[in-house]
Amino acid sequence: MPSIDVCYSPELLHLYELEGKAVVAVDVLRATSTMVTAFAHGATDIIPVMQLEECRAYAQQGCLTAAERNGIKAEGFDLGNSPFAYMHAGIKGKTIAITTTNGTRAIRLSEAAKEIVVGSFLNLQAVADHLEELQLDVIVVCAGWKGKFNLEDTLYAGALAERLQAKFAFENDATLASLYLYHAAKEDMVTFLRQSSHVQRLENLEIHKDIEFCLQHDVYDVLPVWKQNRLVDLRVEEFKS
Ligand code: 3SL
Repeated sequence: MPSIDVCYSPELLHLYELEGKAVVAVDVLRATSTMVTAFAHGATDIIPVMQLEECRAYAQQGCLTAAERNGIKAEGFDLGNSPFAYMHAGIKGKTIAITTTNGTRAIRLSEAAKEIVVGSFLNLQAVADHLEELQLDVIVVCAGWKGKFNLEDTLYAGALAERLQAKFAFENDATLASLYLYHAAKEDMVTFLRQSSHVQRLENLEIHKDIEFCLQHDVYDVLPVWKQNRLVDLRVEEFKS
């Protein structure tokens, strides 16, 4: 039976062996939820990068560019990090280069894995089904905030563990703790997360509706996976072939 483990921060990745495993990279608020939404609205691929300048340079290749730092859209880019900014026809058929404070970093630091899947509550079941098919050991890499633990990505890890618990072994207490927290939170995650640091940060920026949107489960059947230095929606790729 394959296993599922949880890494609470990209800064802890040195403790984990990624080779031969599947990573689920998650930044529920908001980077990975936004990427899933972009694919659901027809983006063809997404290039997550770590640095603002690197991201800006992709404009010359005809890409849309997206950047967020500290919750705010960075100046001079086409898009920020709100999923609502990606819900329009102009996204269809586009390549989007994106850099965010934590989410894109979690993806890029997971490159040693055999497979990287982008997870969010919005595509929870699509990811769970894919992992069941893959039959690889799984590590959920929580983006956290600037290297520190956060509650919302941990709740996602718990939700995924709940969906997989009959078919995956729990490797350590991080998975169990995530599951217990999710059980405590799942009836009303908006209220559960109200005191959490990133929800407070977003509330201070008056970004209320993104929080509620990103906490919805199973809205999109979208499966972003890392292929040749970019993310593509595997559901669309499978349909093409
Ligand atoms: O840190 C990140 O990658 C972002 O998702 C943070 S924010 O939600 O845009 O503030």
